[in-house]
Amino acid sequence: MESGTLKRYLEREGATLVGVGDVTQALTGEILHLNRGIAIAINRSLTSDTVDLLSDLQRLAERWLKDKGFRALSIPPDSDRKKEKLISRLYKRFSHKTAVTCSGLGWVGKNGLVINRSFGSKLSWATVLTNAPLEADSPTFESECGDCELCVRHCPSGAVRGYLWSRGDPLREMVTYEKCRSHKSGRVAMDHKPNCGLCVTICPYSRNAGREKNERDA
Ligand code: B12
Repeated sequence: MESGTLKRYLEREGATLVGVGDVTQALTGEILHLNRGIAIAINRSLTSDTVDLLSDLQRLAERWLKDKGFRALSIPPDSDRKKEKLISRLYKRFSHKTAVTCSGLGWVGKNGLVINRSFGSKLSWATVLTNAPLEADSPTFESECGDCELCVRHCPSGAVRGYLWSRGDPLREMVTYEKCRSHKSGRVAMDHKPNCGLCVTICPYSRNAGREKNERDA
């Protein structure tokens, strides 16, 4: 089943990038049948407005799929902000980073975040899992961080470990979460949440954000 129509629909509704990945290898238990992951990105930091827009896009994708008789399950963009909801527990079952690498829209960078070639780590992500047999994009197998260590050297809490990711790796803590979390909590909040984001801005791919895509579209 071709996936271009759904991608174009979500892009018209405000998504910056949409990819479809075969996520079979990353599924366990009762979600095994939902083997396509739709990775949806918007080029904004993760404020509550961004979460709302991502959630709207997920709802549109779900409706599109369900109208065609398929199942769909949205993994919330940011479980912290949806704490009180049962669905917030789902993020532990499926990482957005997995949907992104499976759909070829980026790799897991040394900064522990997804890096997209055109936007770096400046995108916020959400995933919709489905059993629709959508045509899948080619996955990303390797990191393109190379020798760059800027995020490792500049992380103010020393949390970034600097692993070079590749698809066959076991799940691992790329960033020492407690160090990152405690540093963030001492900083000025953005949108009522502790914030830092140096690992986003220092990345050379983030600094060129959008340029490659804009040049291609021109
Ligand atoms: C918990 C959490 C945190 C914690 C822990 C940090 C972390 N890196 O995960 C804290 C509070 C510290 C944090 C901080 C930040 N976070 Co945060 N966070 C999350 C959250 C809610 C869950 C992540 C998680 O624990 N996943 C479970 C673990 C096991 O998996 P994982 O590490 O995410 O990914 C692994 C798999 O994907 C696997 N993998 C990759 N490809 C494949 C393919 C296959 C086949 C398989 C089997 C596996 C596999 O490799 C990864 C590494 O092992 C996600 C939202 C989400 N639902 O994903 C946002 C998220 C990761 N955070 C995000 C952001 C923006 C931030 C901050 C920049 C916020 C800020 N301004 O300070 C910082 C950056 C810190 C950093 N460098 O990581 C964004 C990242 C966007 C991006 N471009 O990658 C996310 C995706 C939210 C979103 N909706 O966009 N965060």
